[in-house]
Amino acid sequence: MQLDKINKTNDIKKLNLKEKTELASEIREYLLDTISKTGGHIASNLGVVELTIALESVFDPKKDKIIWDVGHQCYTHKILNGRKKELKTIRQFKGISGFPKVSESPTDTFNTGHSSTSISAAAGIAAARDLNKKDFNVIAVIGDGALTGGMAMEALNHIGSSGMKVLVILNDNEMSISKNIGGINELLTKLRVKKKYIKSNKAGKKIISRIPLIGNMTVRLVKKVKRSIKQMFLPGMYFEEIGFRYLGPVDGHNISDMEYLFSKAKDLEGPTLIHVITTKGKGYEPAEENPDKFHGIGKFDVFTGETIGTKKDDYSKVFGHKLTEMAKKNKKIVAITAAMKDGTGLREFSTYFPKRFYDVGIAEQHALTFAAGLASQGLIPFISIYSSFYQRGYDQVIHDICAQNLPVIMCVDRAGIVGADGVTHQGMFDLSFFKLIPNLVIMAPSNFKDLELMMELAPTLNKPVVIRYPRGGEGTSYKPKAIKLGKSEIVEEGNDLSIISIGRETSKALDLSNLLKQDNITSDVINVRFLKPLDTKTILNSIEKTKNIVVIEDGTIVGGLCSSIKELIADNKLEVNAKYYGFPDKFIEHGSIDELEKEYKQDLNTIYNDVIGMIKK
Ligand SMILES: Cc1ncc(C[n+]2csc(CCOP(=O)(O)OP(=O)(O)O)c2C)c(N)n1
Repeated sequence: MQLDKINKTNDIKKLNLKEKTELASEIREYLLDTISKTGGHIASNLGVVELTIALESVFDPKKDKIIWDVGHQCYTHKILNGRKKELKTIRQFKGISGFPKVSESPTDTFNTGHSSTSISAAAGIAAARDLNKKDFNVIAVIGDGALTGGMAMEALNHIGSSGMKVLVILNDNEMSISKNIGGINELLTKLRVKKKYIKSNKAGKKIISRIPLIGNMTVRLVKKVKRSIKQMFLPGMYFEEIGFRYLGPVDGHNISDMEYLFSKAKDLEGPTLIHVITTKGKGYEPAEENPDKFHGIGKFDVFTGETIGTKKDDYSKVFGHKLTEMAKKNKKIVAITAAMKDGTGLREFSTYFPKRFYDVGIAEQHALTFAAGLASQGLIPFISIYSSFYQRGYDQVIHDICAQNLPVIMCVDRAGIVGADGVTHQGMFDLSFFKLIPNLVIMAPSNFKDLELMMELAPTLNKPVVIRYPRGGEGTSYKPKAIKLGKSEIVEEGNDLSIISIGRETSKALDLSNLLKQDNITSDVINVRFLKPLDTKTILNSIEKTKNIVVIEDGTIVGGLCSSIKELIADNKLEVNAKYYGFPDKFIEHGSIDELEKEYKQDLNTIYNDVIGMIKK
């Protein structure tokens, strides 16, 4: 087994080409065997096995700085850099991360998770290298999907004119999560037509081989080489025009062709972009045929390609279905996603209303201002973005939507703990960062029906609205009451305790109330529904009655519901026993909801014991 020879960084360099080809097959098998049991980004990883092998054969991950954009495709890199065995723990509580992590290995140069950051980070690292007069290569590996993100374009623009030595490797598999879209994708399509060139054009190889291996090249020679390459790969003109040397396209499953080009690029000064063509899901038929399904997947059966476990309804699906039904009755409703058609549940809408559906690519900032534009013309845009990706569009929410009081309905999917994706993807901050924006109505449903009621209410408000809901399904459910702006809902009534909860935590509040009944403690369970405007009257009435409160939210404890209730209590100078539950002021690593709630002491059991202690004091 070649894989047995791979134990630490740079072991790959001891293998010859034949052995590396064997290694690629072994890694694919290992990835499939492991990730089918843990879940993960299998299709993207299968696509970059040879690319990673070639890259780390030519460059030195100990010295050179390789930045993986998004980072979801870094599994082969982890295998090649000392984490072969640990791969079995990937994305699990206390296990290794599914993304690059500097804390795991110095060969993970820069933490990623959100798209389109790699070229900017590379630029910063290269600029620091030059200022510090150091000598190493800086390489950003970015997918064609991630290249549609504004930051990537901003960074190319900067690097192109600065002339700094940065290598951008464009991993082009024609896919974002779904099919890649937009003008950049069309440009790449034109370039892909040249695919055969690098393999078959011997003359071309000869021209490239004239690039000297080491030492400074004279300007004349650079120009000559540039011209020759330009002639060979004319369609790369776009990148050339903005200041990059464009090489490729090269077959991303041919190790020797890639090694050849990478080692030549290593000796070129200035910004270079190598266009590598890969197949997403390479070598595993179900993933090659359905790369979107296998982009990020839970446990699956390797033989059938079927996911394991029954698929229950989730908030995204309920959202997508309800929106489709609403749009059948209201022609003004349009839907927007930033490259997450499936994840946000908008596929159904997109099939019914292709002309009223917009996938704008990985472009959250644009998506939000685009929605503002639509709203300014009387349309009713529902935009769905994951909680952590709203962080990208914060100024757009403030400046373009809320400051103009435009009725954009911002659906915040994956709010709260998301699980295996970890730190970068946890929806921890949205309640807090949305709360301080004027004009904004913030709602969070406690179950599917509550979500539907909020979706119906939102277009009637004629204001910017946030509706935030978690990943996955509903917990303990009940039939919600009719909804009214700024009114909370008393789900249960009692005398001893006020349990004040938001969103999915209302399910836990109900479970808590039921548990406490065994101890003859009865509770008001208040589903606040609106973080803003907060129903202070109902909440104050309840607190004054019980004098004991528990507040539960599923985001950071800083600045969200707990903060609002603390302020309410202070402003009204109330004397109460209070317990507050939210995630601490920390970045929360990967793990299941159950594991993380236990870790941070906000699982049902802990809260129950705390309450018993508080009330029986
Ligand atoms: C800012 C941001 N928006 C959305 C995502 C979700 N996301 C993760 S990977 C991905 C597609 C990336 O496509 P590409 O760069 O081509 O990589 P591939 O998986 O095809 O190799 C998306 C949209 C993200 N990580 N970051």
